Amino acid sequence: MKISPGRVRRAARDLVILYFKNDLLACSQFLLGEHLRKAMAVKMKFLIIKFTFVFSIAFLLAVPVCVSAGDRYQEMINCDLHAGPCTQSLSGNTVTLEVTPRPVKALKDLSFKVTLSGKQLTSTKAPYIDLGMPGMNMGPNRVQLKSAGGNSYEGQGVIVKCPSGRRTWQATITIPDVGQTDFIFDVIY
Ligand SMILES: [Cu+2]
Repeated sequence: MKISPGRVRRAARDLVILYFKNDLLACSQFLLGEHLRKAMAVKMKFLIIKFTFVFSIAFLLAVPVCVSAGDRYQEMINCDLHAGPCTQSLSGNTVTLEVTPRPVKALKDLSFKVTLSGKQLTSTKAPYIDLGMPGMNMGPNRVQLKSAGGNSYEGQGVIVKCPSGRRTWQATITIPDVGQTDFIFDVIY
């Protein structure tokens, strides 16, 4: 369409007539709309800056928290099964746990040996071991033990690899009618 100066003049005149014909309400609505749009734009800009700031802070805080969470569980280690058997006391008895072959590795057939000594043990039921991780539910993994003569009990089990990569595992030994004790140790992946 050709835009001649005459057409532009006519359009401008029509616009002026329309402007005066229509009441000032339409005009104010338009101006108000514009004003609100500008206000919203400013608000959105502020929100974006605010969220960027919050997320940056959250990210910066989350990274050291993850690292320290790993360290926190490592600090709970109370037994070096790679080096040899560990002993803990449980209501007047001593409970010794030995895991072979050493060093203790995940996804390997492991032999668990529990030896009890000390105060006279009244329990005739064999102890058992529940394998898990401190602060994480790894599903049930129980090692049933059988008498190996004297006060020793033996059983076979496997420690899995934690998907998180954490290597701190926990063996909870239950002696029926006596109690439980936790051995927390490192596992090689
Ligand atoms: Cu885990």
